[in-house]
Amino acid sequence: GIPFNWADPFLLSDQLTEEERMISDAARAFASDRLLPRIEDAYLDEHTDPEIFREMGESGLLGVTLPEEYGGAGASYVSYGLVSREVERIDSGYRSMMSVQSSLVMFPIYAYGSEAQKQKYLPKLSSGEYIGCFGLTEPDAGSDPGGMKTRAIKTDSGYRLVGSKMWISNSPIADVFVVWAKSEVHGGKVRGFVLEKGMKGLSAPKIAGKLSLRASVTGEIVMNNVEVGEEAILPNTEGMSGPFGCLNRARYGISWGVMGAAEDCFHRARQYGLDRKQFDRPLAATQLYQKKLADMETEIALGLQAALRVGRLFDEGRFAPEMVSLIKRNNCGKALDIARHARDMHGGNGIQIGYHVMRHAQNLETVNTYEGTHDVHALILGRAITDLQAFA
Ligand code: TGC
Ligand code: FAD
Repeated sequence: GIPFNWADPFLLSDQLTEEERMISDAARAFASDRLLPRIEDAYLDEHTDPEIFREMGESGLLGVTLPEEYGGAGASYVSYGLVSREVERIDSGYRSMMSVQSSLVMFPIYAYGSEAQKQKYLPKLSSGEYIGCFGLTEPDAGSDPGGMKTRAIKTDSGYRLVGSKMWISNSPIADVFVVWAKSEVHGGKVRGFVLEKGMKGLSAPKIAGKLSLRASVTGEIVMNNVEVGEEAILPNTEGMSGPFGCLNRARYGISWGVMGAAEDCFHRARQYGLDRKQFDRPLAATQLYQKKLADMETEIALGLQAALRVGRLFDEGRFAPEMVSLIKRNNCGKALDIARHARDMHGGNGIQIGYHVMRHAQNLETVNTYEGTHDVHALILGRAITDLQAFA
């Protein structure tokens, strides 16, 4: 046998390529040098620093799976997952900023856009000069985005967009808006449009007062007769498979990301238990404390291994969306549970910003809800298992 490494129980790092290890190390260094020093104030002040996009861009963390000609790194989906894990080790909000930009804005422009759209937007999104957002959810269409009301009405020179989107990450600071609307001339099917800040009739008010994901700004997108030309429509997608194609990638990244947040909670709870004494011995010398640490380590090891497996299948072009539902649902639920336990294991200190665990727990409430709630992913799996859909 070999000595057991509690911090990497299944030797995950052995299963990565040299390039993947380098990308992961670079992301970890970036996260601890640039993100960790900012997070406490950002969270308390509910402040999102747009400069973070530029810094992520400089460090090559935006759109890593895209080809180099468009500013990507031509890297694997496993690499993208590793970046998510490292960024979310600091904060789920920072990972949100990165994953919306990469999977929900750059990916659809790359996969469904015209050559002109790719040239115009991708290099600047990859450098972080442009900030992007993705508008699918509406006030009355969350888990059921197919029920959206936003409309694209044909005009002589293009389209007129009418409607509003709700809970949109990055929207108040965005330059580029990928929005989804039902288009009457396309039989009412959903089409994607790329809008730009400053267009007449377009606004993106901030949603204030969030108790979760406070370092990542969230807003509405209000489209009050926004007129766009033909060049704004994404030509190569029609129907809900367009937005879902983006969600598959973002959800996959989240399944790695939340394990990063869970690892941070696990490591902090372990250290706290070793340092803190009650009843004349370290908390970590009690059976209950050790059982909690063992449960955390187990779920993290299994969750990371599952995310790695799905990442490899992604890279081989052999993934099914249900695989992503399985790991998004399980890893988010497990990470939330781990963060709540870590909060408890820190006692009173656990509610303090400086101990980090309650911030993770609060963030993971959102992550368990967005990109398909825990229960919606159960229903996606239930449908695949039984061939009976139970949504409606
Ligand atoms: P359904 O009848 O199942 O499918 C309609 C069409 O879509 C296709 N499709 C998919 N294609 C690719 N990948 C997938 N995962 C797909 N799922 C469905 C399907 O083949 C069909 O295509 P076609 O051509 O035959 O029309 O659709 P439904 O309306 O019954 O869907 C039900 C359900 C629950 C699965 C779906 O609506 C759902 O996933 N709801 C959850 C909504 C959600 O995830 N919203 C996320 C908003 S974005 C966000 O939260 C960003 S947070 C970002 C951050 O900060 O990190
Ligand atoms: P609802 O759909 O109203 O769900 C409420 C509850 O009902 C949940 O528990 C759900 O599981 C349950 N439920 C719903 N349907 C069923 C059913 N058929 N059977 C059983 N239970 C059901 N969206 C974007 O488009 N872009 C973004 O960038 C984005 N960023 C976000 C950032 C934040 C901070 C948050 C909070 C959300 C964000 N979202 C974004 C929206 C997110 O995707 C939705 O909140 C999510 O899909 C759930 O929709 P809802 O909030 O309308 O909840």
